[in-house]
Amino acid sequence: MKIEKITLRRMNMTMKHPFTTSFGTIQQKDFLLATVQDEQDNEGWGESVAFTYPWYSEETTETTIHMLRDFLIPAVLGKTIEHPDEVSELFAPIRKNNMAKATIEGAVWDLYAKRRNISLTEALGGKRDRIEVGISIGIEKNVEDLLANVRGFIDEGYKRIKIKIKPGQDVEVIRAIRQQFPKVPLMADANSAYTLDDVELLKELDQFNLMMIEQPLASDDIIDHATLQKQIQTPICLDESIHSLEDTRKAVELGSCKIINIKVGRVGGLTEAKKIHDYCAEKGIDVWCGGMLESGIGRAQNIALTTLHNFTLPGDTAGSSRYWDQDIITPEVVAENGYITVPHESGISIYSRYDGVYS
Ligand code: OSB
Ligand code: MG
Repeated sequence: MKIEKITLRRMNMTMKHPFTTSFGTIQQKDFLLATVQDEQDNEGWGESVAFTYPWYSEETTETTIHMLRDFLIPAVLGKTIEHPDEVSELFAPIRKNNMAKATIEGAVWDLYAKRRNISLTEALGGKRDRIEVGISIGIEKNVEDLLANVRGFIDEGYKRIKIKIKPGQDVEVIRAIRQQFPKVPLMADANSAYTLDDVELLKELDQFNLMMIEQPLASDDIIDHATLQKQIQTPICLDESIHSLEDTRKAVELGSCKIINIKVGRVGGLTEAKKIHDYCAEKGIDVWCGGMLESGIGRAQNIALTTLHNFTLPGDTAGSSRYWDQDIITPEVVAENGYITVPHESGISIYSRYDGVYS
């Protein structure tokens, strides 16, 4: 297929509720959509998961525009490729900027599947007709609000509850949840808020039978996480530290984690995500699909990825209505009783309602 035309659209969507992590609060989603067209006018869609501020990682909406316009689009425009795996090869001379890369790469995967009239799920080799989903709950001002939130999501049937923690809002918050919900599959995400000075505190979490603790230490660390994992029972899951298959291999070899959260944007696209999945399957490391508060385009991509067999734990891909009054896709993503039904129409299997143009 020949990459004839690429269009970027800059979106601005307001989330229903602010989402607070240890690094800050997000309510305004300012992000890019990319469409990639071939010589037969087929069109693939991709979404950038970079945020406005460089809190989660160094990429921002503005840096993704710069990278796409000045380097990444020129690297693929006019090229003829046989398979989306070739996109990461074309991007290989450009260092990092994985979220920017994944925006185009995801659109090319969608285009590839649409040309062949197969679903993205089938193109990736996924086999599931439905996926299990969990919910990620932000930090709340008080424990009562959080408990009410947790109860609501348990009642909706979500398969596991993830809460965000930070120093001062950790052990007691989890204790309160455990007291009310002794059996619920529960995990905590620290988004890098702790250091090895906090080992004693992190050891206290062992009593709560958490499925895992996500990214407790620095966003660029795999050494201290290995030290920590030796001292705590709770499995460590890495998020921010993992940008590639190579990072994954090093973390697994060091014993820095027992679980990996795979985010397509963070690792530079679906091809790399699949490689990480395959490597983890071989090594007996469970993986699950993380979320970046995506609109329906990114969400549809996450659903397709999650159909791969080693996505053994519920991910963060909740239904559209968790985030948006109105999502930009038709039909919206619906989570029912903790499951999302996998669509099998061609490509990401959704239609975009959005027709604004970025200039
Ligand atoms: O660490 O997984 C994270 C949201 C924004 C940035 C980082 C993270 C998150 C989430 C929410 O946990 C996942 C989602 O619901 O999309
Ligand atoms: Mg995380």
